[in-house]
Order: sequence, then C-alpha cells, then structure tokens
Amino acid sequence: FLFFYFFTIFIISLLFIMIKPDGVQRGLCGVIIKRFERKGYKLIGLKMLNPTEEILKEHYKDLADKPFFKKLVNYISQGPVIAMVWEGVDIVKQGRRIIGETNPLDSAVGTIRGDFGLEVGRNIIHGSDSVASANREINLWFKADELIQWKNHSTEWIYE
Ligand code: IDP
Ligand code: MG
Repeated sequence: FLFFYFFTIFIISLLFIMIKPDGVQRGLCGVIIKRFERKGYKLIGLKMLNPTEEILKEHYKDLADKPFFKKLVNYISQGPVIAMVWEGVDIVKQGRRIIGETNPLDSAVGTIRGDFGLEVGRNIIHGSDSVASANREINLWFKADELIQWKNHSTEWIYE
C-alpha cells in the first residue's frame, strides 16, 4: 500500500509525527495539529498511547549507543504520546522545517520547537528525518487498517 506513493506525479509522501509527553502535558496537541493542518497536509492516522520501552528502543535504535539514549527512552516512555501519520507533497523535508532543529535553542522562532521549547531533552515533538525512516516508523507504530484513506474536499484548492 505504501508503494503507491512513490509513483504519484507529485511525490506525495507520508510523515510519522509523535507529540512527546511534554507536548501532551503542556496542552500543545491542538496547536501542533493545527500547524500541519493549515499547511495543507492530510491527517491519515492518529492515536494516543503509552509507548512501551520496547517500541521506543526500536524507534530510536539508531541512537542506541548515544550517552542520552536511556534518558531519551525514559522521557518518552512516561507517556502518553500522540502518534500521527500525515500525508502531502514533500512532507518529510517541509515537516522538519515546521518542527525546527533538534535543539529548541537552535530552532527558529515560528517553528514548533523554536516557539515552545527550551531543552533538547524536552523538545515536544518527533518527526521522521527521511522518507525511508518515515515508512519504517509508520510500520512500527501503526497497523495498516489504522491508516485512513479519505478524500479531502480542499485537495483541489491546495494542489493546482
Ligand atoms: P530529531 O528528533 O530532531 O530527529 P535525533 O538526533 O533523531 O533528533 O534525536 C532524537 C531525540 O533524542 C531528540 O529529539 C531529543 O529528544 C533526543 N536528543 C538528541 N540529542 C540529544 C542530546 O544531546 N541530549 C539529550 N537528548 C537528545
Ligand atoms: Mg531523528
């Protein structure tokens, strides 16, 4: 099913987003969702969950040898988080611009981390860093039947 996206004219791709526990606790879910919605992206999956250490270790496996790895897993495993899948043109690259840099102090004002965060260990949101990792993360966090294909009535006013 994910294969379909590689063959569309406009390189429509998918992005995995997770609002981390600090984002949920601080009441930022609405404003974060709004920023992706208003850009023109389509939400095709959303759920709240308390992530297990197991899924977090798999999710962040590329960082397993970093000194902050254990703290990172502890931070996110406090939960709850909101996991989402968004769809749109060039969404991985543009989504990272909406999110900002890894460290909120390096993030421009106007980005999510630049507007709402102060520390790298409390940076509010996760977003996939490539199309390949987005597909890996979507398969890790979502079952196929949790992704909803629907026609957005605005599509022809977002895409020419
Ligand atoms: P990203 O979330 O911007 O893609 P990554 O390098 O993939 O950044 O790191 C994953 C997460 O690990 C970050 O979002 C942040 O929560 C945490 N992290 C990254 N670097 C540090 C650090 O130097 N100290 C503490 N936590 C870090
Ligand atoms: Mg990353």
